[in-house]
Amino acid sequence: MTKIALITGISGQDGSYLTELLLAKGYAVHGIVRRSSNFNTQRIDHIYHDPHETGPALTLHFGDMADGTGFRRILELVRPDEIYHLAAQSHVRISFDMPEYTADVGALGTLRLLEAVRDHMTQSGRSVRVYIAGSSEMFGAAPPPQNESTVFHPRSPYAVAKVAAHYFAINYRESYGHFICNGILFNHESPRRGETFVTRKITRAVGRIRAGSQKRLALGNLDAKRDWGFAGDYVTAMWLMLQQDQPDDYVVAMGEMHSVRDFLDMAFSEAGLHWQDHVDLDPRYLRPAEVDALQGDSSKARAQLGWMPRVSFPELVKMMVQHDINLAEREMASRNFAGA
Ligand code: NAP
Ligand code: F7E
Repeated sequence: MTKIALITGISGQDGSYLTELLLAKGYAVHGIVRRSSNFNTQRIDHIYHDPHETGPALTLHFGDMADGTGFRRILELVRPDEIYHLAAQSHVRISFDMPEYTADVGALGTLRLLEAVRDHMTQSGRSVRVYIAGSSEMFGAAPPPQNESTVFHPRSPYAVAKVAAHYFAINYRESYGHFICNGILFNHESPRRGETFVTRKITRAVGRIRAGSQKRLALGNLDAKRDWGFAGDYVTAMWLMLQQDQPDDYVVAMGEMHSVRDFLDMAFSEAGLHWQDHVDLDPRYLRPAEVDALQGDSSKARAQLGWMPRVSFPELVKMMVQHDINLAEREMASRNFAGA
């Protein structure tokens, strides 16, 4: 029997890698996308085929986690075996500008989903497994290394919303016996990372500075330390969690800590540049409360799930820089052509 997966946040970085993984495993994949006045499916366009021309291995539905009724309708239609709940306003600094919306989508959106799944299971007698996208931001000010036993100390509206979603999930697991897993994932990046997150902001700038289309790069706190891994590796952990006999919560991380300054050093050096020649500090990018240091201890995921990252930190930086050098060169070539 073909397994059916439903992914919220399918158009995001993780959604795109997870879709590739599940399709390769033979799943029928359904994803929820938001209505937007511009196309917002660039990350999955290479996988999506017009269902009029080919079989629908990947099916998209319009929806929004602020709209519980719409989600219920999609759930009844799709009848998934597994749900991967990735949708969120995921930018930490922007969550200080939009706290109410961030909490509505991140915390209440998760509750809407859990309630819909609860009713669906009761009414249909079906069993649905659910993955909830938690974050190392929930640890916030708790000193590193952080693992599943570390007490949360969230430092942003985004992180508080994720903590609420985490406990909603545990409460539904304990109250109704649902198969729900919380993944506590540390920062994971890729050439598909949104361009306002610090790693991609840096590698995009490296590419453009090298191509001559950008001169300066404005950044905030260079001392913050993160545990950065490759997104393609982290979606495998999501899938593994839902294949276990029992639901549980897992930290997924590389176990290394690097500062933003370290990332700058490596990324600019990869392109033969010196970041000191190009970077300006701009207080606009500082946060009202910062998370200083995150380093995950993922021994549990490695021992129980057999999860292992394949891409090292230096390989990740190189992959992103090389991608963005090529992208900036293509942008310059098309700009020159347009002006020819
Ligand atoms: P992302 O690239 O920002 O993608 C977020 C996805 O959520 C996008 O598809 C976005 O749609 C969708 N979305 C946003 N608001 C929505 C709403 N109101 N209703 C429905 N969909 C909505 O994030 P990501 O890096 O893939 O991360 C996936 C999940 O893991 C998120 O929940 C994030 O908070 C969490 N997480 C990420 C990391 C990391 O380092 N990447 C680490 C820990 C946890 P649009 O494309 O239309 O914006
Ligand atoms: O910031 C510092 C900033 O925005 C990393 C999300 O995926 O991972 C992500 O959250 C660090 C912070 O990621 C700039 O102050 C300096 O200390 O790339 P970021 P994040 O806040 O760690 C977690 C795990 C998630 O769950 C989130 O969804 O870099 N920093 N200068 C900067 N950050 C940004 N964005 N822009 C700067 O100019």
